[in-house]
Amino acid sequence: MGLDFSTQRLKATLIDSSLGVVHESEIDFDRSLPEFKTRGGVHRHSDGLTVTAPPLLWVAALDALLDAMRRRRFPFKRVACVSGSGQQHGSVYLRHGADRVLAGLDPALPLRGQLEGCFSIPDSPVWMDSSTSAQCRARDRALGGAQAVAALTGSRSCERFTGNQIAKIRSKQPEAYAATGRIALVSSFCASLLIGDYAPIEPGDGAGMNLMNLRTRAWSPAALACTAKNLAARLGAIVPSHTVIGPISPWFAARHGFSRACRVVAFSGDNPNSLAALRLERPGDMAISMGTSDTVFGALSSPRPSATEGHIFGSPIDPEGYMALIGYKNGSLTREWVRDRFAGGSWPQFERCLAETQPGNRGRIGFYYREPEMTPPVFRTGVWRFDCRGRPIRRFNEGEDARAVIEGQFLSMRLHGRNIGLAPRKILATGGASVNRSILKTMADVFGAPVYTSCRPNSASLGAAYRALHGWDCARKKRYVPFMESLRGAPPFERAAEPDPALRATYDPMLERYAKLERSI
Ligand code: XUL
Repeated sequence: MGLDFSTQRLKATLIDSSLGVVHESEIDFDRSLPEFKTRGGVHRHSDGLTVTAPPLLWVAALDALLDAMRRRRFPFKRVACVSGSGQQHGSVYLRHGADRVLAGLDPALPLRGQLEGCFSIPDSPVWMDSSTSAQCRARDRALGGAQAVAALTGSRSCERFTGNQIAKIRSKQPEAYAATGRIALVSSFCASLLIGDYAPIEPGDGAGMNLMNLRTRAWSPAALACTAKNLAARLGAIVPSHTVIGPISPWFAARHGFSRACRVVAFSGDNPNSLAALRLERPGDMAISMGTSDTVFGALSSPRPSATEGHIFGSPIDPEGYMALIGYKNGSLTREWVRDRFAGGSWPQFERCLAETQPGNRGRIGFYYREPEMTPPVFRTGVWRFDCRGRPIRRFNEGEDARAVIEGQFLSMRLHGRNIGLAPRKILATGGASVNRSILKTMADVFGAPVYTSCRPNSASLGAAYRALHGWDCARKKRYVPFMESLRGAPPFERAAEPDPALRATYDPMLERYAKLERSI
C-alpha cells in the first residue's frame, strides 16, 4: 500500500503481486475536513509569504481514509507492507514525549483526539512558504556562499527548504523550539503514525532540507550548527529509502484489522516517489511532466549541484544514486497563450503549425515568459524572438511561434538538465500535454532520445506502493535487491515517439545558440 499525503488530499494506492493497481481511495482535505478551514489544503497568511497547514489535518485525514476503506470492507489484513509520500520540505514539530503517545494509542479511539496535544507548533510551514529569505542569506554566509550550500546539500538555500524554516522557528518562537522533542518532515511524521514511534528520514526527502550532506547522506554538522542548537537530537537518523522502519503499530491491527506482520518502509517525498512510480532507475532515465508548471526529474550518477538551477536529491530507489529535479513556472498556460495568439487557437491547429514548420525553425529561437521564470531566474515577463543569426526580431512567420515555444522549452530542459548532470537516455512524458503526439515527437528530436508515455495518475502514491514492495522484498530476501528486480513484470510504458538521428545535426548546435541567447536575456 502506498499513501500520499499531498498538499490537497490523502490518497491510497494498493498493488497486488502482479503489480497491478487493485484499489484506490482518497480524501480531499478542504471538502472532507472543513473544520480546519484550509483552502487548497493550506492556510495563506496576510504577509503574502507565509503558508502553513495543521499537521492534525493529516492525522484526521488518515482516520477518515481508513474509516472509509473499512466501510467499503477493504481487506486490511492482506496488506503486507506500507510506504508513503509527503509533500516535500514541510516540517512537523512534536513535543517532548510525543513518542510515548504514539506508542500507547488506544484502539477504541481515533488518532485525531489522541494526538491533538502533541504539536509544539500547531500549524506547520509547508513548501509553498517563502518567508525565510533572511535565514537563507544567513545560511549562505555561514557556509561559504550559495554555491557552497548547493555543493554540500544538493540545492542552494531555498525559502521552502526545511532547515531555513527550522531556523526561523528557532529564532521567532524559541519557547516552541525548546518544547520540541522531534522535528519531522511531513513524510516521516506520517510514517510515525503508522509505526507508533518517531520515524527516520530517508535521503530522497532528507535532501530537501539544506541540512543533509548529499554525498554521505548524513546530517552535515556545519549545516545543522548554523540552523539551531541541539538540532541533531531533534532530527533523528537518516536511513536508506528501502529500510523497513518497523512493524505497523498495534493500533492499526486492533482498530482496522491490519496483520501484525504488516511492515512499514521509510516514507519519502512526492517527487522522489514519482521517480519510483516511473521506474527511473538508470542514470539518464528522466521524466518530463507537463502541467500548469513543468517539472523535469531523472536519475543521475554524477550530480553537479548548482546554486542557480535545479535540485539534487538522494535517489529513493538506488541507495548510491541521485535524482535531479528542475521546475519551470512557464508550462501549460504559456503554451496555451501561444496557441491562442499565434497558432489558430486549438490544439489541432497547433499540431498543424508543428507539422508545417521545419524542425529547428530555420534557426529561429523564441523565449516566452508569461510568468516570472525560475529556471533560469527571469523576473521580467515578455517574449523575445531571434533570427538564425541571433538578431532580435519582432515577429515570426505563421506557425513558427508554435514551434519556437515547444522547441525552446525542450532546449531549456536539455540545457539546464545538462548543467546539473542529467544526460537523457530515455524520457517519460506525463501530464496534460503528453497526449499531444506532435509535441512528443519534437521532444524526442530535441533530446535525441525515445519518448514513452504514462497516463497513470497518482504517481506519488503508486511510487510509494512500489517502494513498499521493494523494501519488503529486500527485508524478506535479507539482501539489497535492485529496485527493478522487485518490479519485474510491472506494466510497460507505451513507446510514443522516436528521435530522428539526422536531427542531431540541427539540435546540438541549436542548444549552444539557445544557451547564449538565454544568457543575453
Ligand atoms: C519540490 C516542491 C513541491 C512539493 C509539493 O521541491 O516543493 O513539488 O514537493 O508537491
